[in-house]
Amino acid sequence: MIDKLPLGSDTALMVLTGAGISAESGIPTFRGDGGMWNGLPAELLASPEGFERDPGLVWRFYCERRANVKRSMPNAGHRALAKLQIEMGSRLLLATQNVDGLHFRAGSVKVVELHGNIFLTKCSNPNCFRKAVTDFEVYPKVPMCSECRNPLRPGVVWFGENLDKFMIHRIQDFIKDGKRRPFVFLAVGTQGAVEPASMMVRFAKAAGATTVLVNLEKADNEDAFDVVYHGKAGDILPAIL
Ligand code: BJW
Repeated sequence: MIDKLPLGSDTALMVLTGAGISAESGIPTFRGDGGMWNGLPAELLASPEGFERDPGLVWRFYCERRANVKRSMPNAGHRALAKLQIEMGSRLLLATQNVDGLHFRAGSVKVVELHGNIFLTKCSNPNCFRKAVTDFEVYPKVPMCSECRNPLRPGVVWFGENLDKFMIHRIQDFIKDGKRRPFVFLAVGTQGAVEPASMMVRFAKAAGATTVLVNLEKADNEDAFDVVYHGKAGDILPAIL
């Protein structure tokens, strides 16, 4: 049985999405059936150590994904959230771990991209003054920085790297505000295996939120949710929102 989310006129809603919401757009998830890329673990392809070991392999991974994301379209799940943002305005905070930009393409205007964006490129040398730039290029070999001659890298957040502190503050403030009004936390298509995103449900719960999960399979942090729907985001989101 599927119930609508309890969204009154003063309710705040925080939504956290993960790879599963884009699966129905043809973008592979990281974990679970199929794995993301030739069965190689995310830690090997999405870490500074992995990049240092084999930047060519890491760029092939990201360029294949760039090409795939360019071909992909937002699905019913992305669209349902975009429509809800129009209705709820600033009472809805949409945060995503995805780097594919599909929430923006579905019409969501304010999206906190916790792990960056696949169409950003920056220098791998932290001391270089070259800024991150929007970049849709699919490179045949590792691109090099024109300023310092070090390899360029995708502008995403890898394991062991810190998330943008302004984004984290924005989420902390929104959750803190949840104590003053009815508050719902909704996670969609995420395994709950990667911190700090996987911890957000626990902070929201501590602030009094009703916590809801929509995920195809059992998530690692499922115990923190009051209501769980196992199924496809594209089927369930339009029904509960
Ligand atoms: C559907 C569906 C459908 C399918 N409908 N559902 C020990 C050692 C070292 C570090 C750590 C450690 N312990 C903890 C850490 C910290 C680490 C971490 O959490 N590691 C764990 C693996 C243990 N985290 C970090 O390092 C983070 N930074 C940090 O904590 O800074 C402080 C710090 C610094 C230094 C040391 C320690 C701490 C940064 C994490 C960055 C993660 N980056 C990636 C790559 C981003 C770029 C890219 O896209 O390439 O982010 S990894 C990858 O996982 C990606 C994802 O955003 C993220 C989460 O994955 P997600 O979205 O949950 O996807 P899946 O595939 O796991 O799940 C999909 C789900 O959807 C499945 O459950 C399906 O069932 C479901 N699904 N189809 C609905 N149609």
